[in-house]
Amino acid sequence: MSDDIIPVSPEWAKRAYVDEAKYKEMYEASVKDPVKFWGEHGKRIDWIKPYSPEAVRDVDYTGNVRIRWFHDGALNVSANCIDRHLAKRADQVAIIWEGDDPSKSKNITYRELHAEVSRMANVLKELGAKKGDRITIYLPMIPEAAYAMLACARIGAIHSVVFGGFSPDSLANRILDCDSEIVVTADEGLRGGKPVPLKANCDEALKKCPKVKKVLVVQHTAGKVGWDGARDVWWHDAKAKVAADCKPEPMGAEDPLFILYTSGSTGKPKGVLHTSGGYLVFASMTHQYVFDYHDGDIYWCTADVGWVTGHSYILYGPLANGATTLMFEGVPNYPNSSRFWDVIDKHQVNIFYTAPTAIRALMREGEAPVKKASRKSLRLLGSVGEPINPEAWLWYYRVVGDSRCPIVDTWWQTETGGILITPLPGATKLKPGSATQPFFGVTPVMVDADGKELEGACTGNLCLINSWPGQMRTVYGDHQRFIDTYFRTYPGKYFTGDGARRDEDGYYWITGRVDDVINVSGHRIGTAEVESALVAHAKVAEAAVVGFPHDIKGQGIYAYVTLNAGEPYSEALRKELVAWVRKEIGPIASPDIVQWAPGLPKTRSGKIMRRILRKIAENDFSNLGDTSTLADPGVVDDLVKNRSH
Ligand code: 6R9
Repeated sequence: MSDDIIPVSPEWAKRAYVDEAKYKEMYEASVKDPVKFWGEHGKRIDWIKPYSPEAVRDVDYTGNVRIRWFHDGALNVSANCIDRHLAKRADQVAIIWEGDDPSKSKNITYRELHAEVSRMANVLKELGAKKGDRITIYLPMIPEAAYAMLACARIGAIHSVVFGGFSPDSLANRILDCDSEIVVTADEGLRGGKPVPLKANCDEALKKCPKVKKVLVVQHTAGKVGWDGARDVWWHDAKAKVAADCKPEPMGAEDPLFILYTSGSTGKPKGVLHTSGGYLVFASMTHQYVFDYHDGDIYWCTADVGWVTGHSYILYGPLANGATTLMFEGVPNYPNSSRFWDVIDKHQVNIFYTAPTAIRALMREGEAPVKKASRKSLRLLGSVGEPINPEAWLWYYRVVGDSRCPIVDTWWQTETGGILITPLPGATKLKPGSATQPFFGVTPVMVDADGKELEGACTGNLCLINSWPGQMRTVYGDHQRFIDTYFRTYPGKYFTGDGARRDEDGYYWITGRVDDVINVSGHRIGTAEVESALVAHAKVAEAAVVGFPHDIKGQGIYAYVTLNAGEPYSEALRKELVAWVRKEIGPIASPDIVQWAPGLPKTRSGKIMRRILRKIAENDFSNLGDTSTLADPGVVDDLVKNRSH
């Protein structure tokens, strides 16, 4: 923990939308009368049909769980992100695209964005897409990813973006789960100078997805690809044949906008469903206030559109606000570790939003690569994805921000749609490592293991009581799973899955997941997913996976593997299993450590005692706790003796 407190500078208190007094006033209003508060702020976007005061909020966290916001209103999300800006800012840059190759970049104005999105929408319609259809997007970080998402929103189709780093199998499962008949992909992606074979992965995935009728393919690297003439369509051919204008479809506020798959503690990834009106109100409002976005600012979020951060804070929030948003295809250390700072100088970025894992990796390279760039344009820094340790926070603050840029450490989740706990730069004193205070309308509560609400300074599990407009509405196709996952543990409350500490000033310090989810470089991976990939290997009898502290990634993946009887343990097999998981799920899920486990610690009822496995993975053998309930306490000694390093 760090004792530093960084006060709000007088310039910030003056320039920001909200200072400390205003935060208090707005926060109190938002909690006292949420219907009034959101009824007013809902007007920040354009409605085709305005919502009535009675329809602002309709929420019940008990029973079948119902969450609706602005439900009798109608709007179109893409019109809010594009068309409504045309009168004032048609020639303003909407998207700055910076390629993996530093010599490649491109500016797209709002006028051009309108034409490209309209063309993509018309092409999707020609391919048979209709309102309510699910369309899977498997693209690299190129402008066409934004066009495809906005085109879906324009015609009322529901997009499901699958991160380009996922394997053919993971892609296939996500296509099947939501029944997509159209996939949008590219020939190849590029990361750190290396091609990523997206079309080939897609071809492989589609062997398992017979219902996919059309694949729209963006030519990006011009690499060689396989081709199915009946199914595959080049975007550059198709776009030449359609109009650059497409009328936005009026959508109900509660019509789905997108599905995004995320890992949970059990089973296969869940399709988190977000709807149109509330999501856009919340994404745009948080983007404006948290980043204190003003007209003319250049804003850069380094996430990938395959994650929720890319959805809300590269695309929807910024574009709804008429911002200039930078989209980066590359990685922080290519061609060298000055890349982020060079891009900041090149495009005169004012607001920079990245993840702790990137900060820690760059911190290892020392200050020189940072100091080579001027970074004078920077005004505000942001962090998201996992807890940021005070050491990394202070390095980010002092070295990257030259001690003049506030850091907003923003806590939120795929499920929450937008930022929930965060400083506001003109209002909140900063404590390195703390996500600080709730955003408007957000009421965190801390509970103990029995669900008892805790008062004042405490440590416990983080829950939320009042709904906010950006909250997920259901798990796609499985509402019961939505109820069971989020509203069962602590009835009447939304359980985040995170542990936290609240200090004497009411500041929140998120300590990480308390469930079986591992956060690797800010990416959520369910231990169950990795385990089921491992046991799918012919030689594996059983596997147990836990997280362990990792200097750069935050958490690493530690797998205990039991082989089939008689199967010899070998270094070659260990490597094969790592490659196997990589292939089954994707590179982000590769185990860092595989330990052979002739036996796993189990209770007599057969439950694997992960608590013990976590301790061993952490090299903490002093406190293994009560092992008396184990069926065979001897296995623990074996595991400790053979702990891999
Ligand atoms: C936006 C996003 C959500 C989980 C969340 C928590 C962790 C995210 C954090 C943070 C501490 C922060 N997390 N931001 N922990 N401080 N500022 O990352 O969504 O991929 O769904 O992950 O990430 O554990 O529960 P998602």
